[in-house]
Amino acid sequence: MKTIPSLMFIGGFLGAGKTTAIRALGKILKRRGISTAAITNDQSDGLVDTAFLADNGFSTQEVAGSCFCCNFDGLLQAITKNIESIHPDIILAEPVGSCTDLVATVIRPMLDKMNNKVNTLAFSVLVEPQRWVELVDNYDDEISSVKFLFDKQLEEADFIVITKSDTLTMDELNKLLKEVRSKYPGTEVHSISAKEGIGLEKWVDLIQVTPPGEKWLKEIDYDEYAKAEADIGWLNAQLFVKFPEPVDGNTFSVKMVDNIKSRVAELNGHIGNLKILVVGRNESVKCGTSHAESKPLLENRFADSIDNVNVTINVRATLSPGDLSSILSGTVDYIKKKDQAEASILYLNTFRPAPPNPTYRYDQYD
Ligand SMILES: Nc1nc2c(ncn2[C@@H]2O[C@H](COP(=O)(O)OP(=O)(O)OP(=O)(O)O)[C@@H](O)[C@H]2O)c(=O)[nH]1
Ligand SMILES: [Mg+2]
Repeated sequence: MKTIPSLMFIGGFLGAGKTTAIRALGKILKRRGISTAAITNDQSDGLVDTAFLADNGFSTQEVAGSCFCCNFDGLLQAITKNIESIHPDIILAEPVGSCTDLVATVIRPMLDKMNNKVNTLAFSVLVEPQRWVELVDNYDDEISSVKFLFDKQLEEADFIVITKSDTLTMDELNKLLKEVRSKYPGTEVHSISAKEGIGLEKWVDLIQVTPPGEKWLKEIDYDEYAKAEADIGWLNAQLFVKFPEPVDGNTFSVKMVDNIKSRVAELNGHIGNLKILVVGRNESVKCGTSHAESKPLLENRFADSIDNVNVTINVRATLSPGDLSSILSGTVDYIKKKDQAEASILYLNTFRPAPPNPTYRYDQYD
């Protein structure tokens, strides 16, 4: 008989690489004979991450409509469904990238209430090197809300994971590790490249021996937190695109992300994450970028041309919902013109997150 599953929360700012890491961990653990399931989370439905993980063979449950902390019961239901459906050894759960105070509102309540159902592991907070440079080394206080969320996330981490190590030289990586360790001296710091499959096994091994939930935020101003989250606008949308003749789906995906990205920049928006999932007849690709300066990256590639596709689009950027809607209309017009394609918006939801109102908050020593 199986023992209770472990529950590993993988947090970190928008675009830090959480979903990519979950997919990579799933593959590595499978090779060790360890089964995994995933839980995704968003303030709204229409999530690229859920579809992407499901397309990659994950048993995935989604908590949509509010974050884990504000819908603790939804999180419990997702855990139960995962356990009932595939009895995984490890459940990998990804909280919303703009959320913080997760240790007091999710990890510690989980340790207290669900101890007999899941073994909650130490809380990992993922950090993208480019975001560290932007928010720590070259910080410009125009994006103080983003900085507030990022700093709070790191303050409560049991375990800090530098992601995308493949984008750094060895010297750059060592310098960054040193800097992070000196800023967060009591926290385990490790680096991975989910793309190259580096550092993942060590992360899983270290996480098992790191005590969970020790560094909950002793101070957080919820008004400031609400304001910081609401500075970021969200767009979740779905399009149907039909081309007059088959086109290269990889080029289409990259151009579409580039087009949205340049429209965000024209409006002086700051990208948290921008990602699309393009689903053709038998294949799908994810394409995205988490910075204006970076080229869109493709995960998976279309082997064949595409003739009609469904595209799920998620944009998180420091722009108003109205601006995000007009960006999408502009990109739809661009697709219609450029490829003489038919393009229709099947679903659109733009909003700013509502103020966080956690189900529980454990802020005392037990
Ligand atoms: N070079 C490189 N890129 C990566 C790696 N991991 C993730 N990325 C890219 O970083 C971007 C963001 O990755 P995601 O996994 O979607 O990040 P996330 O933290 O789940 O983002 P949100 O759910 O939107 O908060 C994508 O374009 C990925 O392709 C990595 O190890 N190396
Ligand atoms: Mg994600």
